[in-house]
Amino acid sequence: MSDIKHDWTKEQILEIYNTPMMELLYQAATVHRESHDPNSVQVSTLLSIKTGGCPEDCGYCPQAARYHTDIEGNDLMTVSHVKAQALRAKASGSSRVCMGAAWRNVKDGAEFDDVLEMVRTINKLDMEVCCTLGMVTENQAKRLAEAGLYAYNHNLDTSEDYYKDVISTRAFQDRLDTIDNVRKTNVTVCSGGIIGMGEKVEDRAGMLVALATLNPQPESVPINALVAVEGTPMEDIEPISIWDMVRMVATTRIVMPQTQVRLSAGRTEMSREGQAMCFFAGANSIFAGDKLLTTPNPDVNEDMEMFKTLGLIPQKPFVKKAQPETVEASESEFNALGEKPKWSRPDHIIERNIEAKQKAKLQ
Ligand code: SAM
Ligand code: DTB
Ligand code: SF4
Repeated sequence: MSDIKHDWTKEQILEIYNTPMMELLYQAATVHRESHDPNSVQVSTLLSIKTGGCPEDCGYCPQAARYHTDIEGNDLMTVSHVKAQALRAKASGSSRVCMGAAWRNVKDGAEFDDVLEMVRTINKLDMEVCCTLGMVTENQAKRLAEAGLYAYNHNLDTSEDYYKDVISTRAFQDRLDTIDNVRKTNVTVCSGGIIGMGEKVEDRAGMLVALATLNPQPESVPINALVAVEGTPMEDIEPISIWDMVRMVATTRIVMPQTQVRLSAGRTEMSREGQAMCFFAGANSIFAGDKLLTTPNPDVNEDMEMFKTLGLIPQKPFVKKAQPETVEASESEFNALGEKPKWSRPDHIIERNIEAKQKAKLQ
């Protein structure tokens, strides 16, 4: 990755973002072709292994316990249920399973041990395994790596500046520290964010600076469009235009040429033509399956029809990096340390988060 530029500035990224559309598309498509097969798109399936009841106050998230949303909460899934879902995902053409838990951070104990077993089980199905479990310590990241984890997802979500208007229960630095812990292992990093949360274009560029200046850059970057869920502090935010998505994808592609750029939440609002433009601009991954974590996603058959129309081919697993080995629990080098990590809790006031919480109390 030696020829990758790591010293991007906000001004440089803004200039790319604001390039006239036809020129931007051409530049992004050119960069895309230098490192990727433009007809190959990686397909991931999300699995919410523990849903709702989260203690955090993320202003976009339907799983935060403090807001009143319609989602159905669930305790941690069993390993056998996860295996059955992974087999279904594999049969429908998916190469990766991404398991999400509505946790602030990982805690050592029986539930984490179960998650490690889920990782082992899916890796043995020869699929790429990704987890998104909140903040992790170095020891926890090492245990995930040893179980055969391929990727860890931990989004920066927005710029450091705007982060303070979205979440008060942790700080941007905690996210960077977790990514750093994952980087101490062979697990690849998946980190991106959400657009359409009322941020400025400068914040989108700020988030891309934070991601593109990481060395190495994340192996994958999900770009989500906010799904405005009733009951969350962001319920009334108007959807972004497809042009914002195309610009964001193209800019991400140009500043992180070797990264897998994932078209993530928000695809139900996008036409096929809009998505085609995103693929042309350098998106080369999607989440498939009729559900994201708690909100709807396009039907798998519709996606496969779209692939056929566009001549796109689902990427096979482990083409970017070899399959990790799985070490059985009984052979493990690492023990649970029962750490009490000092993740921060700034607890500053975010008016819209407080209003949504108060509204929930009246329900
Ligand atoms: N609790 C863990 C954490 O926050 O890192 C993992 C699960 S969390 C739901 C994973 C990501 O989902 C968030 O970082 C955010 O980018 C995305 N997300 C959550 N709610 C969303 C929404 N309403 N619209 C778009 N993306 C959303
Ligand atoms: C990511 O960036 N997007 C996915 C995945 N990583 C975990 C999650 C999207 C969630 C959208 C809201 C929901 O379905 O709850
Ligand atoms: Fe919890 Fe993650 Fe949702 Fe934030 S984004 S409320 S940490 S599940």
